[in-house]
Amino acid sequence: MISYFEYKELSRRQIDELIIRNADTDQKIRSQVESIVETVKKTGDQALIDYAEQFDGIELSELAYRQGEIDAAAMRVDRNHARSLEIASNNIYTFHKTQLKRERRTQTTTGVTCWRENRPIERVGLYIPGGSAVLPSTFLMLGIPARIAGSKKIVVCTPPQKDGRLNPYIAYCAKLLKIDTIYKAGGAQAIAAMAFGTESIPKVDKIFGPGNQYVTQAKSLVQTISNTAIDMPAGPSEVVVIGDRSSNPVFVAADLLAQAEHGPDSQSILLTSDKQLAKQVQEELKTQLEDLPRKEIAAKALANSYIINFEKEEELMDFCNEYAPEHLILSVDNPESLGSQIMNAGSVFYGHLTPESAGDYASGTNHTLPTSAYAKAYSGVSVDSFVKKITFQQINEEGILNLGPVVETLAEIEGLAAHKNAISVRLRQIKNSEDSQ
Ligand code: HSO
Ligand code: ZN
Repeated sequence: MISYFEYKELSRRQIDELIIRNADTDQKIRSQVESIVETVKKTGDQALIDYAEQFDGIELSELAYRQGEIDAAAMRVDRNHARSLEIASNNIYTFHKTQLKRERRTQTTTGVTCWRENRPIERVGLYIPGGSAVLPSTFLMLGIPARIAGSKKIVVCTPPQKDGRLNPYIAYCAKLLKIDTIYKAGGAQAIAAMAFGTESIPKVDKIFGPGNQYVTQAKSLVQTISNTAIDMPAGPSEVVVIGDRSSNPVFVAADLLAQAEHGPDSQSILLTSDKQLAKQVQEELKTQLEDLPRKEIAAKALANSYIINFEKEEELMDFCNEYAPEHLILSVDNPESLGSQIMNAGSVFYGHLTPESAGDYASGTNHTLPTSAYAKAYSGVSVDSFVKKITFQQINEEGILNLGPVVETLAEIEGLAAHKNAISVRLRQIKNSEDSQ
């Protein structure tokens, strides 16, 4: 079951150990991933077919589901399920649409204008996991910002299912996203295929999406050995709930369990200023766990999770910012007063009626978020993740007369005569044409 600590009894070392997660990468996984990536790079489609047999237990004659199969699978989704996917999709669209902003042009010096323009990343690869849980919601979370950004080619890979059929919900999302091909590739081999390209699967410029340790390792490997970028380093999912006397222990336990059911390595943490809440949540966890279909997974995750009771709010917030959680739920009456003290978090949920599940599926925010304290430096996936921002500038005669001498001086300081000359020839020409008038 979940561990309990009093903050004031913890040593600095214990605190550091509680904050750190999955620091050591499994060497065995790494060398396996290296060999898979090499093999896919060398033998392309054949490697994907062989790995599908070895890892997914299926003999593939075709590496893609095409339009006809996608249409047929999508037909198997009943009206009510379809409606929920549509509402989620609309909300995600509405929220992400606000992220595309045109920036103003600025005159830094009279006659010198600078600005930035967005251009979509042209070819993007989306990895949709299909292991212990198939996640159509992830397809929407990646596909919608890609569409809003305007990416031309959206390549989608998902592990082939044992029965060879496409998951109907994935198919329905493909229809919503107007995607007509889905590749049957999973794990490290799918990542390698999108990074290098195979006979069937096009090479992409950036790969997105969560996955197990093999997928994660493969993403960080291809980022260094190919010119393909990745969205962010990904680790197991995690949540921090902040609670106090106003918290509802039933809600808090439910939120901790929603995180715990993701995987045995997930982490669910409660930081509280109320000892009583800690006790009640521990009881509730036991009760609610019993009814969960994935209770074995959730129990393992809870064994790797903890509750800490704090006497000072400042210490609680310092701990939380050091932990830098992927998800942060403020299960308190007055979330705003804590909100301003948050420095590091992937996504924040305000108040008793805002569970993480809402953001995981349908409120509109993205659920592809930085884990393992990467929230200190990374943001979650958004339209920005699918865009490059290119700077432009234009200088007119007045501008070069104003700024030219400054650049000449700086070039002199750095001893770069050719740089200085690129200015001087222009200033001279302007002077000559003025003299001849
Ligand atoms: N909590 C996961 C996202 C997810 N939850 C998908 C359910 N389905 C990572 O943010
Ligand atoms: Zn979730």
